[in-house]
Parts: sequence; structure tokens; C-alpha cells
Amino acid sequence: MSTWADWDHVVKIDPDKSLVEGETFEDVCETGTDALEIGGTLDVTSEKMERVIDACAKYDVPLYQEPSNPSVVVDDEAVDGYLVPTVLNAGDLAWTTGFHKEWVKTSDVDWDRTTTEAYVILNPDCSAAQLTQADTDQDADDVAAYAEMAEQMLGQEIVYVEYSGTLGDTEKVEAAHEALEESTLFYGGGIRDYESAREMGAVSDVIVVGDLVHDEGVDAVRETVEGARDAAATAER
Ligand code: 1GP
Repeated sequence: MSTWADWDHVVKIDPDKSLVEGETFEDVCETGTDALEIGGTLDVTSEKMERVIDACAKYDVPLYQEPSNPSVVVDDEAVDGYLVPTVLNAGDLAWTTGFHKEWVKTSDVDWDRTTTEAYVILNPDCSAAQLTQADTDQDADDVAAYAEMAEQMLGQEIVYVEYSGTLGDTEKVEAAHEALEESTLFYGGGIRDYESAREMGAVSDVIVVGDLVHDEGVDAVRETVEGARDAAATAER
């Protein structure tokens, strides 16, 4: 089973949104993406999570849940693991340690399958920024410092630069990438085609494609997989 250190591309499924008419989760799994991450910011319930997990369980693509709070965590054998956001630049500490403490307090967490993602949210207009009251006013040096701190002080294996809904500033994403030694940099936000996938893939380790799968469908997602692969191949040379 591959994990994020081997990935180039992830599709993030929002359980509150549907797929394009006529498309199935089998089609999504066949795009060539390395993993599915199931999670959203608004109106997510454990029932909606479970519905997506059930629909994806039989395909051979790693399946991760990204719970935004403990009430939506689904205990299911089909889930390969939990990628739990901890938002480093949140104004509301619930999103950094608060929900996490409640989760630990109220359940028997499966630590072998649980990993945190150290988020830095940079698009002030996205719902994640608004909900967490993120301080998105960060320049490239700040973003690099967050990334280095996450890896070296907090031991985070995954740092996630989040621009949900809009394509990010490559200079800031690259600054985070260069600040990391071993940890994996996820980038998400506004990837809609081959070019944007390749551009963001070149400055990160893993690109995350979200809305595109719900808005445009699997052909567009497949193009972004190609962009991510080409960026990774170029980086290896
Ligand atoms: C959202 O980073 C992801 O959490 C992906 O963003 O929906 O803009 O692709 P998009």
C-alpha cells in the first residue's frame, strides 16, 4: 500500500456534493489518481461520509477520511486511514487542537491509521479560512517558516498549503516546499486543467484536486493526473 510519500495526485471528494451526472466512483478511481481523500468543510455528516466510503470501498485506490471534526469520523475497515487537519494559522484554536482534544477524549483513536496534516490556509475567501478565522496574510517567508516549524518542531509528516477555490501563489508554495526536508507538501486549490496541475505539481509533492471532480468530471481530473505525473518526472531528472 502506497502512502503520501509516494503520491503525486489526490482527489478530494466532498461528501456534500455529487459527481457529474452519469459518472461513478469507479470512474473517479480509474482516473489514475493515487488516493481519495473524503472530506469537506460545510454540511458534512457521518452518514454522508459513510455513503462515499461504501461507494469507493471496492476499488483499489487508497481511501482516506479527512474529518473536519470528531462527529464525522467513520470507523470503517474500508478506510485506509485518517488525515486530520490541524490548522496552524487558525484564529480559532478549535481547528488547531480543540476538536482534536475532544476526539481523543471521547473515543478510542486508532493511532496506527491516524496522521495529522499541518494546514496553512492562504485564500481568505474560502470557507475553510472563514470557519477557522485563519490569518491568511502570510508572505513567502512566513509560509516557509510554518512549514519548517511543522516538520521540525511539531513532527508533522504532511504540510498542506491550502488555497481552496483559487490557484495559489507559486512563490509561497515553493517556499514551503524548499523548507521541508522529509515531510510531504500537499498543495490544494484551483487546479482545473493540465497546466495548473503541472505548475503546482512542480512546486509541491502532492496536488489535491477537489471541486473539479464535482464540477467538470473525470476527463478533466485525468488531465490533472497527467500534469502531476509530468511535473514529478521533471523533478526527478
Ligand atoms: C480543498 O485543497 C482542496 O480542500 C482542493 O481545492 O476544490 O479548489 O480544487 P479545490
